[in-house]
Amino acid sequence: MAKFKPLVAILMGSNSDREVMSAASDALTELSVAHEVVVTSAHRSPEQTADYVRAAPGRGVKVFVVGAGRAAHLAGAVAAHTTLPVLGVPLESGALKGMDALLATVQMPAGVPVGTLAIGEAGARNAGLLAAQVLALSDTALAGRFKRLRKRMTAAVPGVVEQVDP
Ligand code: RP5
Repeated sequence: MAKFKPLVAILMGSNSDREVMSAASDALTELSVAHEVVVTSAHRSPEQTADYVRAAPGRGVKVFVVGAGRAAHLAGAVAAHTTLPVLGVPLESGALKGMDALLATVQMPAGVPVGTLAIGEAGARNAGLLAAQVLALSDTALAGRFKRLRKRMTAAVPGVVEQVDP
């Protein structure tokens, strides 16, 4: 069997992030983009995180999607070890409802960008979609699939749903 080559790496800080981050994976699956999902932590497994990120381009990875909650340093830590684009998803976890993760993810110092999406599931789906859009810049077939997905979304918006003439 040919070696698996993920184009997108979806990283998250904890197993407890997997359910929400599955929205990123689902978006990429809908667009037929090969990806892999990795649980690794900026704080609990910093060496494993750095090793994974450094090896990823050699395995075919072109974009990172990174979700974390609380003191969400994972996206920034990934960005510190790569020049590939990093999309960060702040996750709701604990007392501050994701505001902590949003600020930690979005407030990167100049020079090491993390493109930060919305808190939670919408952010995770959009990160998956945005990763696909980046790849679609050099993949016309994927660009076509993306346009068709967008058309299906638009077609599902019902327009007038009620008219009342009492
Ligand atoms: C972060 O802390 C993780 O990304 C997760 O969102 C949060 C809580 O992790 P657990 O205590 O559930 O492992 O590092």
